[in-house]
Amino acid sequence: MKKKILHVDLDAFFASVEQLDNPKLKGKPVIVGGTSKRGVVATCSYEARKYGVHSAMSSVMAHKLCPNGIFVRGHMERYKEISSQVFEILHEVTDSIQQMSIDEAYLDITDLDEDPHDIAVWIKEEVKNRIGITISIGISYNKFLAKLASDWNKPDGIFKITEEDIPDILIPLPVLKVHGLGKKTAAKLNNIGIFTIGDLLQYDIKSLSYIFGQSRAEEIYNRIRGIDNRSIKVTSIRKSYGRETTFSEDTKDREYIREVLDIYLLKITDRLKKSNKLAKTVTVKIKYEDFEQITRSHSLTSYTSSYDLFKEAMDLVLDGVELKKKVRLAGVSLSNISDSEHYQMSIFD
Ligand code: TTP
Ligand code: MG
Repeated sequence: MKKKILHVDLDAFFASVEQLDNPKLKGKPVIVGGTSKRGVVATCSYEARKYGVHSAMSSVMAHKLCPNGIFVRGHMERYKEISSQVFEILHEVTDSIQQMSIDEAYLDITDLDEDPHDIAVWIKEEVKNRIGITISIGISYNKFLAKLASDWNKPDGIFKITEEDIPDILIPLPVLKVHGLGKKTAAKLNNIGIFTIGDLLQYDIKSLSYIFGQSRAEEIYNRIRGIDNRSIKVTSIRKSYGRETTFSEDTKDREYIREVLDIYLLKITDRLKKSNKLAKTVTVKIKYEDFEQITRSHSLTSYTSSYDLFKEAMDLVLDGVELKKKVRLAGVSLSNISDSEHYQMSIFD
């Protein structure tokens, strides 16, 4: 069966966070890094990219190309914080996540029933609404094509590559787009008149092995035909299972909030069971209309994945939440996670 893979990548990540934290920078050519004369650009906003500025460019060059660019120093701790918020959202979709960098990951959603496009739209909306930045998502049946797709409509893009799109979509692409081919190799290929994947497709594995060496030739031969069998190696471990939502209208209606959280609890206990995990603590998160945020937790005496037990605990927690102000966001999460098998073993111990 064909896999369903998403590749997600935040747009102009460091620059977007700077614009989020300082609204005066919105819509402006923001250049992160390169604040000293000998510095290098970490990234820049899409407004600055119009001038030709890009990552790893010297700040002198960036200043020449974009004299009205606003240079800002980076805030690594803040980027890490936002990154982990994004990964929390991704974990609401699946635990099959391979994190590739601070702002990029593959998700294997083969086992999910929902349509991949709907899942991608959901992720984009949640990242936008909860955090306030944009993410681009590629949908396909392997890693190479999903990554290609996420780059297709950047920023704020969504693009799907299906089997029928191959080879038409690949033929005109420059060789640099082949995952695994670096700039040096691309330049070498250009020197011998190979510019596009279409040009490369003319060669058999033997000829490719003269160019790339035997070990890589087969991989590249397959990849330019849209074949890539690399699986997702799970790297991102989740510490909690949760779900939250911003209501379309702020509300004080406790029973309405309870109903929404009830549906979420059912979903997350279901996910807990499917991943063979148990949890101990249930937490309700409430954000009021004035953005004040509270969390209230209750821990059970033992690990479980039982919806009924958590429902009882969640109802108690929710009863204790004050509703003097309207609520704009509510969420529920389960934490203190343990592997079922591990827990069974320790009981027998
Ligand atoms: P990228 O995802 O490569 O770039 P980006 O998110 O800024 O832009 P895009 O919309 O094209 O995805 O890298 C993520 C972050 O990593 C980026 O915001 C800054 C940092 N970074 C560097 O510090 N130096 C670099 O050379 C690159 C490529 C990235
Ligand atoms: Mg990015």
